[in-house]
Amino acid sequence: MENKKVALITGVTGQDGSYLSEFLLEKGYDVHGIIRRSSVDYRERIAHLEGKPNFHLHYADMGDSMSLVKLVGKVQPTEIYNLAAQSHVQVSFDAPEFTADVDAVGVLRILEAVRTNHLESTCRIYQASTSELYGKVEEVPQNEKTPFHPYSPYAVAKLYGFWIIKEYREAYNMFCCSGILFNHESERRGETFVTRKITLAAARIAQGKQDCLYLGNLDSLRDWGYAKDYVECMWLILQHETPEDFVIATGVQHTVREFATLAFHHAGIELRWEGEGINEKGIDVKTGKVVVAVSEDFYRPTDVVNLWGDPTKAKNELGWNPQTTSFEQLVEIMVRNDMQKVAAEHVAGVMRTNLAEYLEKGLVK
Ligand code: NAP
Ligand code: F7E
Repeated sequence: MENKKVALITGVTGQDGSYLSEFLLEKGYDVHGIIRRSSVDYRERIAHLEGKPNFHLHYADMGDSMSLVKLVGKVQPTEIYNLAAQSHVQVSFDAPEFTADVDAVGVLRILEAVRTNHLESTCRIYQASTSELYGKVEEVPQNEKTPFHPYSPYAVAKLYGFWIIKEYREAYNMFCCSGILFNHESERRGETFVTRKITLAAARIAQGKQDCLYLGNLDSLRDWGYAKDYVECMWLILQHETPEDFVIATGVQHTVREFATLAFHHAGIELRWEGEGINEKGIDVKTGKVVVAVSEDFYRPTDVVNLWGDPTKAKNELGWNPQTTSFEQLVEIMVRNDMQKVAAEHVAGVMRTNLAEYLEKGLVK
């Protein structure tokens, strides 16, 4: 009989961690997740999984080597998915040292925890790498051979993670790989990433609960996929015969402006764009009101503006389909979810007025 597969997920409470947990539980894995102490105990994205017999949560922290060494020894994972990170690029300019500790040295701590417990030959490791490594891009579209040019403290930290994974693969013959994932979104996406910020604001504006959405660079180009489709790839990478790195993307690119136009359309508002740069406005065609404006608060000291992934290797070698969910379907899924969420907040009388107001005034990035 095949041995039981045991997965340890860091970042289990995040967008990807929650979808990956569902995916692995469905496959019959024992799933262990790392949580960190928080003053609020409710873990929204995984609340529906808590209490399931094969789903286990443990306190640890990516900044605390001993907690990771002890936990890896206790759980004896056959696969580790290292998803934990300070994952917001703009925040990495405000908290660069913390970002480096978690996103760079944290990867090393995981690798050393595996070695300390002598699991090098039995435990495979997936590292959540990122298209941000291409940064100030040297080639369009980007593939596994495109040179890296990180362009934020977040990307520089993730670059260390990428190289230390490669180093341990070569030095210690460990099965450790990076998935170079392009942006992937969902109805569980954090509320200050641009897509979710837009879909929530479109829903609030359509329901008369917000007047205007403030954004930064509307020309920025991204290759946006659906997170639910991408977690399958993380698993496929670890089931591959040999440890290799893969680009995961849809192969389709859109601007922030295009995302906003489509999101507002699904919320029942047609937008007309006027002006340029900081003066550009998105106007509700029906009412003539300005519903989208640009604020310098959301410009970054250095911004990555042209990400477009080439998923050919993942398609050919992993048999993964990059077009399972289209850009149009993704936007529709997110807006439909947020229209319901905003309506329900009203019914339950628990609308998060503070966050809405902060977003509107551009105080939360
Ligand atoms: P996310 O929603 O921001 O989740 C990040 C997770 O990391 C959360 O569970 C968070 O815990 C945890 N975490 C942060 N600091 C920690 C620490 N010190 N100790 C333990 N856990 C910690 O991110 P995501 O979108 O799911 O992304 C997952 C991974 O993929 C990240 O590494 C991200 O950098 C990378 N990535 C994401 C994308 C994308 O488009 N989503 C693309 C490429 C790469 P709390 O809930 O307690 O904060
Ligand atoms: O920005 C522009 C912004 O914050 C996308 C993380 O998951 O994906 C994510 O990082 C673009 C940027 O994602 C606003 O300047 C305009 O050019 O949604 P984002 P990101 O920075 O691409 C990568 C792959 C990761 O690895 C990260 O972990 O949109 N933009 N206006 C804005 N961005 C935000 N957040 N807010 C705005 O108002």
